[in-house]
Amino acid sequence: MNPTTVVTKEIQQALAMKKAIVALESAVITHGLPAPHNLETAQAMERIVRENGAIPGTTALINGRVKLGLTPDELASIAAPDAKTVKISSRDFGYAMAKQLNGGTTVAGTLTIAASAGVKVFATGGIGGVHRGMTQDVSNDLFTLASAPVVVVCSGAKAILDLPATLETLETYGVPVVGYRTDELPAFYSRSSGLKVGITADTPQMVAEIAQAHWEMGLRSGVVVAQPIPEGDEIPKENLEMVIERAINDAEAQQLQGAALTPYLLARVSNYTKGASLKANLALLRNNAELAARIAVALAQMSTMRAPIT
Ligand code: PSU
Ligand code: MN
Repeated sequence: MNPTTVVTKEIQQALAMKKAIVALESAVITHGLPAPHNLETAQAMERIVRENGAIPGTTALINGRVKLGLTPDELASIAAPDAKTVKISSRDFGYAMAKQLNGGTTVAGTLTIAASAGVKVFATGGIGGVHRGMTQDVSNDLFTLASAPVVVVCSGAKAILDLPATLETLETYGVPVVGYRTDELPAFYSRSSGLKVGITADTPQMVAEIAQAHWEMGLRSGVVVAQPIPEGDEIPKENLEMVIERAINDAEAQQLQGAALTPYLLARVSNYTKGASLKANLALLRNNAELAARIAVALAQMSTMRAPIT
């Protein structure tokens, strides 16, 4: 275990006893969702993970300390509307630690912490990916997925991205993308994207077996599990495309780039959809927390039955 990460007692014990643990990110709390939805959803995700038999470990930086598992006060402090937080992807750790900053960890940041602690499952909304247009903006999430042996439960990549290019990049990095009860990559707010993923699993057990076999091969990448948003909560793709294009135009007009781009686009889409996209985002996050917990339980059961990987 990485000695700089502060791990709660509960998670330390769970790691030692090989119990089911689900890592949860915090960039979605600090940069992805507006208050008070951010804190409510973070708390709900932790509760749902517990209700489904696993222990939640939200990751974040608190005063420059890397945390796996937050106290209720720490969670509330980074979610506060006036909280000063930075967005922590892989490259941001050193700076934020040295400057004793508070930070919300992205998928890449959370994967870094989870992999170093030996946590095998992580729930989020959507992974980052390749941005649209002739851009060099490819999320560090994809690169980090290439070397973090963690199951990432998500609803695909955000619809604001170039989804075909994102899938191709995952293929280049050797990251399997498993459709959960679907053969298509979900498009975050919508259940389908028209893009086939090639691997489908219908049960948490099957996901656990795929991931375990992948790692037993000596492969060290993550496994993306893409679960469509629940039917009642989805926004049909046709209704979204124009809104996304408007949001991207707005961003271009403001010459927005880099880490600020994703949060800006999500907020614009939420504005233009009068909050419907926000409601969808909250629903899929909860749903992914549940599936992640069930996969973590299945993996934990398998690891007590099989010899550990050496
Ligand atoms: N999905 C959401 N909301 C978010 C994000 C994803 O529904 O806020 C965050 C995740 O933390 C993801 C990050 O890792 O956006 C990607 O940002 P970038 O494109 O700058 O790498
Ligand atoms: Mn980016």
